[in-house]
Amino acid sequence: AWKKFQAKPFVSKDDFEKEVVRHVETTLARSMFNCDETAAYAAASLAFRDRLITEWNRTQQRQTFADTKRVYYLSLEFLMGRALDNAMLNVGLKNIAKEGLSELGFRIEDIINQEHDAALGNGGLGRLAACFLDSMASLNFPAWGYGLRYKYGIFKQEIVDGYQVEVPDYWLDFNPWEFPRHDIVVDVQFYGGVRKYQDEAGKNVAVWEGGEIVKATAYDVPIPGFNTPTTNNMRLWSSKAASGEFDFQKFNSGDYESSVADQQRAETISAVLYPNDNLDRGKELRLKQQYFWVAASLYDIVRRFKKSKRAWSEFPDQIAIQLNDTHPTLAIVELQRILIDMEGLDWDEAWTIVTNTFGYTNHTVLPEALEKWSVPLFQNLLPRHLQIIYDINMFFLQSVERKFPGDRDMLGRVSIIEESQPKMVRMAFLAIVGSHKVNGVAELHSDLIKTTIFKDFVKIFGPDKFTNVTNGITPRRWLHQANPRLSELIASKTGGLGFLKDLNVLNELEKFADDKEFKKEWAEIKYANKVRLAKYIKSTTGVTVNPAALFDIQVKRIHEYKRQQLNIFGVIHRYLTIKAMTPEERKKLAPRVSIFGGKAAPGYWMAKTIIHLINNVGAVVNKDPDVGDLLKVIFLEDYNVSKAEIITPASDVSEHISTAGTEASGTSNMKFVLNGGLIIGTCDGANIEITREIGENNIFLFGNLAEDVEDLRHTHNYGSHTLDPDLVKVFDLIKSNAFGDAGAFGALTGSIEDHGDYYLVSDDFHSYIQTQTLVDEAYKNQEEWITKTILSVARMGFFSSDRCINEYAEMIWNVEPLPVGKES
Ligand code: 26V
Repeated sequence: AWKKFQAKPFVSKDDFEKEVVRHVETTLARSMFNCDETAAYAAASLAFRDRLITEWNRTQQRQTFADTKRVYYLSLEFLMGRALDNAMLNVGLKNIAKEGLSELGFRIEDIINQEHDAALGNGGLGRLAACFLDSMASLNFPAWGYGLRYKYGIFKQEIVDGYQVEVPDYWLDFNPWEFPRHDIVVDVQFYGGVRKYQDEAGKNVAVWEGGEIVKATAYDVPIPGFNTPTTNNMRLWSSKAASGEFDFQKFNSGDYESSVADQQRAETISAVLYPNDNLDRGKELRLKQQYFWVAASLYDIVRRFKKSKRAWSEFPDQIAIQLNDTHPTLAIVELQRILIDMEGLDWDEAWTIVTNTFGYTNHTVLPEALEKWSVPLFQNLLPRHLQIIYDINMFFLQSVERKFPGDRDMLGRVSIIEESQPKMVRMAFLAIVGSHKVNGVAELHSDLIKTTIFKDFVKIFGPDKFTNVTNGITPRRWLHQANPRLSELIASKTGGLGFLKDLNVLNELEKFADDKEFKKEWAEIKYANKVRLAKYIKSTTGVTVNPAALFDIQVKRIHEYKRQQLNIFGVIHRYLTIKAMTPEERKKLAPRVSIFGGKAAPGYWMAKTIIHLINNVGAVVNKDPDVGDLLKVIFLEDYNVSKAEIITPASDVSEHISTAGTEASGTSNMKFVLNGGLIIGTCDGANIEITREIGENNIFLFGNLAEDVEDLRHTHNYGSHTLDPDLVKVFDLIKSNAFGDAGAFGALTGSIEDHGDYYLVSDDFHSYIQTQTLVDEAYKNQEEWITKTILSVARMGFFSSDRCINEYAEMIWNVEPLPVGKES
């Protein structure tokens, strides 16, 4: 009977407007007479949200009913960006919304811009998780994301006098995209102790008791697929004190402060995203976050499984759990604990289930990013888990001993427990031992982990346990949403929007690579995107840039290994060159705008120094009359997902110039090429595969290779280390206080001159400068340049995150899609 009352999603402009007005007048309790842009954003979002909810409920019912295998993607970061534009495009109703909003007196762009980014991530790893959610829904995979509902996402960056200043990002004042599930609450235990005894049957029993309980409340966010009714779920956990409010007992007895303190301590767990990327600091609160989120998620997953009344042995047939880096590795231990301590399975039976359930993705080889937790910290916070880890390690080392009898060195190297002072738990090793597949994120990276950090494990488990899944990006957000005009042009030549579902369709563009009319339109779109960015630059920095200049962009987290310092030293070199030119020579040079953006971890002093130098160089260069339009240096404040959507389509070249062997994959390289920009880059991460796909004529590669890095470093430290002469000139200019007090940059130049130049800035400098000159030359021939960009876009199909998800599904998860109509 109820079926006839089910909500019907709107499909027409009038119905959409009706919904907007209804939400303004009832949900928001405002009058249409004072409906401002904030209210219009809220109402439009609620209208789309209602639509998503209907499909979301149906999807969940369909998946439950079909009872097929599901994927759970565990990630401490989901860098989602904005949701409204994405929702409108994925359900295919942006035009209707545009017309409807316009009739109500609003421009859709202004409404979209009201939304605060959901910035629950640091960079590449978090954005990858967001692209994966989009692909899993678009491909109809039954898949959930599990994460933490941080009250504060990654900080907002302000630049004050050239320095980065961090401002908290409170994003939850109004968030129409989440649904609090006050009925889905999980108790999570911390601290306490373990009591062991033998029961009547002589079985060893361990009971974890005492300590404290924190409550995890679920918040659900619908994830719409593109052009499909499938709407998946992202479940984020929020922490609360077990007593709900503060402790009344304590309060009434006069202990006001500690009653509130308990509550605050619990809420602190999900309060803030750790802003480090690629640096492990081993803080207790971070371990608490990890266990809190893992325990709540597993409780939820296990509860759902138990409803099906299947045998435990079927668990891995029904459930695949992917670990996004080592951050959720405790899930392995937690599942083992649930199975042996709570469900009474014996160790081996449980361990088979556990290892068949988990897959682990590694995202970095940087040693300072590999997570380790001190044993005493573990012992205190999670005493039972530490025991289980010791048991896992014991069984593992026994198997190693059987395979390599008497190899004590090997045992020491691969032990999950590092015998240091204090002892440490090596999370990556635990993740490998507890998973059935381990993957890297680009070919070079996957090869490197097999031959360096995880070499011994390849010997122990065999090579098949290790695999590669090269990263990808969602073309929906990174082409269709960020670059609507380009998307429209492509659609007009390839027969509609099908390329957004099968990115290899882009191949069809090859035949237009020399088509005059097409090239003209292509170039016009790039120019328009550059005008848009130029306006944005003007409004945020006050600097006027010429949209006809070559836009050279490097936007990503600031890190020495990513080498923004190489870029800015190159800019200073260019400045010196321009200053030394005659007016005639200057006329021949292609004008350039060097654009930087990215956040430094708050405690990463060297990264902050690099930001400072970029800003100071800009301040000098941008007002030098000898330079004029020939060179402008811009630092864009607070780089984030929604800003990337403006920046990415506007590049002529983008820089992906990490020291070879350090950038696991990179994903912004893919975004830039997909939007018709070329790359200047090192032979690192996915740059290598991008080159293979688009052709080496269409990319500017330079620098030393990964295989030579070790020797070069050795020479720096134990042989002679002479700096590149052009780099010396750059340093001399810095030291002459040309960019403000040189003392501020002493540590930066010193790291290269005096401290071994670990990232090989000097070794690659000459090659970098030469290649930049090639870029200048190539850009002068616009006809060829445009052809290169068209061919590149045509060959980028491989880098869709859809391809990537299909590979995970087949090689690691063993799951099938469940589209509508395929339920039985
Ligand atoms: C690592 C750590 C280490 C421990 C403490 C805190 C913390 C927080 C975040 C991370 C993640 C850093 C790793 C990361 O983002 N890797 C990037 O992953 C991208 C997606 O696979 C890849 O494209 C980038 O090359 C890689 O740097």
